[in-house]
Amino acid sequence: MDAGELDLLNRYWNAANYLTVAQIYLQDNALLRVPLAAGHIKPRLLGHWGTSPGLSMIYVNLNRLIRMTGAQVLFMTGPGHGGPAVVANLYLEGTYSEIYPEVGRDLPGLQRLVRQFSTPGGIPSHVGPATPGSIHEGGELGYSLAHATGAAMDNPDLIVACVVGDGEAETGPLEGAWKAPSFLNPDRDGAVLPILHLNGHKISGPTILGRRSDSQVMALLRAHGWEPVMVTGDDPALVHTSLARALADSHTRIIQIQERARSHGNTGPAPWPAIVMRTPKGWSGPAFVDGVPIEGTFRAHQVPLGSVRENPAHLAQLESWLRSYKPETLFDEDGRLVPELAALAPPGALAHGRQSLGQRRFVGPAAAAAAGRLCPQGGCSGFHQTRNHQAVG
Ligand SMILES: Cc1ncc(C[n+]2csc(CCOP(=O)(O)OP(=O)(O)O)c2C)c(N)n1
Ligand SMILES: [Mg+2]
Repeated sequence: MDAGELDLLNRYWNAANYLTVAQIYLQDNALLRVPLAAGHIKPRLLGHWGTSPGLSMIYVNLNRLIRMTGAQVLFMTGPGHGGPAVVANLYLEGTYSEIYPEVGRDLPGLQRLVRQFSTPGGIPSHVGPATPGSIHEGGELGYSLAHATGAAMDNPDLIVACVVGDGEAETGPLEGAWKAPSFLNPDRDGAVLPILHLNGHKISGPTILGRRSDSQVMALLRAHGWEPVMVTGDDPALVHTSLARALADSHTRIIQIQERARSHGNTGPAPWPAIVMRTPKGWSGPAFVDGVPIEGTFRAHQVPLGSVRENPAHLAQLESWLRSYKPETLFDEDGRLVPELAALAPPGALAHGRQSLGQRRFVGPAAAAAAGRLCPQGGCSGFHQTRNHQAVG
């Protein structure tokens, strides 16, 4: 990635972060066209900042992978409480406005986008059924990797990029779902690319994997059949660069595994790539509030500045936080994302918000028979049995 592309990618990330913070806090003055005042702040603040910058870092780099390779990628968000980040990215890529035309790509639309979030009559704070491209409810942690695996089965061209929170990784269902490589058949299933997000914290304390060394975390994943790479840092430029490389390498590896299995038959569970991303919770947000550390701690989890309406110092801190993303360089006079950033969204049907299972090609028994992939064992005519025999038996 050259310096120019890196700068664009980082500005796009800034736009996603800006819209995330704006959704959590603002009911008016969405692009800070006038100085921020208490009346612009929502009366009740509810949303999750901490996970959001990491989700957006992954999202924008997946956009790049999709643009470069034409890969079909479904984005699965384990930390679905990061709803404002996912909605921000859907809005930036244009798919949100296609599905919700009243939230248009202009100043009134952007104003509505921020106002509706976590507001009565608006949208929930978590990823849910109404979130374009999402097939995974964000309320109960633990099921993302199992859902990602299910989504990949019988979808040979699909890559499900699944962000797993390090707190989520402490749940029983997620702990079990690491066994997915034993069940994914590279011949006929798509791929799951787990991205374990070690931001070090859950709601109110540190996480177990966040306190483990890189080699311990990698050993855990390797034992389950993944081949992980680490992406670590708090310098956005360095993380963009190493995440982009990790995603490109993972994609190459997935294609290699699939091509080998599809030309030579299934040779057993493959060491699928996985990414472990160690970045700060609440990255790019306030480092301290009232002298207390926020960025990189569990205190960044939800709303880092809690009394903005009542406390002028918090209001000023929120304004400088929002302005740190330089919204005037990201959106034009009419409130539209500037063209050089809009060009970074994946084209056509490949954008995340247009991915849904309804568009997928399922391989049912008829298609499997036509492709010569029916189970060689007697008495087995369905594709579920076929997979069981191939992958497990
Ligand atoms: C099964 C379950 N238990 C508890 C919660 C409450 N909860 C919401 S967010 C969160 C912390 C999640 O931490 P992590 O997975 O590390 O995500 P992060 O916000 O750090 O990215 C918890 C415990 C939940 N949503 N689901
Ligand atoms: Mg965490």
